[in-house]
Amino acid sequence: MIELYAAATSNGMRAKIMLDECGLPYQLRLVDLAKGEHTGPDYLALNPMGLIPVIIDSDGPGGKPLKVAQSAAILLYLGKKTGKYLPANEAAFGPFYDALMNVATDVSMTFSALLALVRSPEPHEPSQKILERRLRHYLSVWDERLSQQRCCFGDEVTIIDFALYTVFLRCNQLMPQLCEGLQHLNRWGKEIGARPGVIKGVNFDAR
Ligand SMILES: N[C@@H](CCC(=O)N[C@@H](CS)C(=O)NCC(=O)O)C(=O)O
Repeated sequence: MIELYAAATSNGMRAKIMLDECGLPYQLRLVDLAKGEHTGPDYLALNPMGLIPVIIDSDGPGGKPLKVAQSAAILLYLGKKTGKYLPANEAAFGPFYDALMNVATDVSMTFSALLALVRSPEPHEPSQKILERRLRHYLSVWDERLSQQRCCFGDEVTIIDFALYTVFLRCNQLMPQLCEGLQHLNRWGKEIGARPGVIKGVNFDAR
């Protein structure tokens, strides 16, 4: 059994989508970020960084329990565990990691920083504009890629689709102007968002 510590944020959704897509049994342990549960001693003992998501797999490698934090690491770990949503061809891993890390670091981090600024009681417009331009540029590059291929890494769904989808979803909900006019990204977003595993994965209410 896998325990998932998460909240309904872009990074939390990534881990939950992967568990639901893979059909793995898991127990969701909701972490209330608004109440600061992630900063309490119990949670910090689990992840000293005070960040969600975290999984604990009681049946890790060699049958031993294993803890994994970092949403992209969780995607890779569960991909290896199940043999799902990773490229079949080992030679593809260089460009695959390149694209995954772009989403997990550049796209995600820019989105998170921008969201923090937008929600800040002391907004700083010039910084906000820089991050908006940067995020729009990254999304435009993905739009161009998605004009050539069905999914983020060729025509098959991979963990990169789950990683990018949660940022796309939250961005579309909170700052829709940044996704406007990116027709291929929006076409792809509709397709990924219609998958039963993804619909279940982004839902933190039905338990
Ligand atoms: N690089 C980490 C980022 C995790 C992260 O930023 N999680 C956010 C929610 S999306 C969080 O725990 N925020 C709590 C806080 O910053 O206080 C990952 O991909 O898992």
